[in-house]
Amino acid sequence: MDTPEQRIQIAVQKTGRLTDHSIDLLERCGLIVTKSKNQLICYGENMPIDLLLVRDDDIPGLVSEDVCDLGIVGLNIVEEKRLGLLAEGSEALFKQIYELDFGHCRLSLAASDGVNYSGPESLQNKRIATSYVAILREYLNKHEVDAETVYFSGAVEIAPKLGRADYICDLVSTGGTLAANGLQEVDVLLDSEAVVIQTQAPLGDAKQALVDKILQRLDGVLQVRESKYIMLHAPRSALAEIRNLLPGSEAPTVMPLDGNDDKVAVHAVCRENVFWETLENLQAAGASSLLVLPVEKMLA
Ligand code: PRT
Ligand code: ZN
Repeated sequence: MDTPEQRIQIAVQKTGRLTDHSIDLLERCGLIVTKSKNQLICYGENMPIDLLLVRDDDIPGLVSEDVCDLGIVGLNIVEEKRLGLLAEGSEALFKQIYELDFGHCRLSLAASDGVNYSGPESLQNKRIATSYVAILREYLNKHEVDAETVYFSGAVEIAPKLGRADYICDLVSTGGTLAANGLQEVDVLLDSEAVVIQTQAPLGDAKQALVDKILQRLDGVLQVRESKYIMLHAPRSALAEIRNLLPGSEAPTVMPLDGNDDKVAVHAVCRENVFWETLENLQAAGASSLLVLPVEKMLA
């Protein structure tokens, strides 16, 4: 086995909303790891890459302190850490390098139903409960509003009911939790999703080459997620219209059909989902023998 210095350590959430997606994504990049969520480290069996399973809040720090080379974590946690360090006069030693298109949520301000919110000035002299003190502070400073932040480590949404705060600033995804607690979303501070962060410490050529390879594979995996391979027959005369109907496709391959000069076969990778309506429109334009296939892997 390679020495720890030659292996890449990726910090991943141990148990939570990002865990399965993060590990699944790395597996789809070709990584095979020893599976045991109860241990701290999952060792890569076929690549010199190990996963460190930790609490999401610890991931930016582990990457910043160069304990891990990469981390997969919500942008909300990354921004909170970065702004928290800035407020203390230091700097985060990680860079955000990739958006992963899962773990989508937003950090929002919410107030009890019926509260009249007319912009950040409505927060003047109010109390706001949050776990995201640094992001909230920056927002208040930006809008030159004076408000009291009340720190809650969890269950922020009950703060107004307890009389501890006038507003809350918390993550929202469907909005169900806010609604269940009689709260309404009034402003969005940050749109978040899972991202990859990398330490700013130099990795050395071999490690950097491996990181680049993983990122290229991630790119391929993310691109194929919505992509479909579409095959159809089309009258030559309808080719221009049919090309226009193919969603998000680059130049399709057009091939003659044996013994039929009027029709051609068209094959295209569509980088968006292909819906029934699209197929029906293609058919109405003269296409026939339509076939839509999932794309397994893609390398640009
Ligand atoms: O133990 P550990 O510290 O690792 O986990 P955790 O409990 O802090 O985090 P976890 O697993 O709950 O969330 C991990 C990450 O998922 C977050 O940092 C976000 O980047 C992302 N994410 C996406 C969310 C949500 N959606 C989300 N809805 N994180 C939390 N929520 C919570 C929110 O705090 C609120 O309580 O879900 C509730 C709201 O959801 P809706 O759907 O009712 O609006
Ligand atoms: Zn956490």
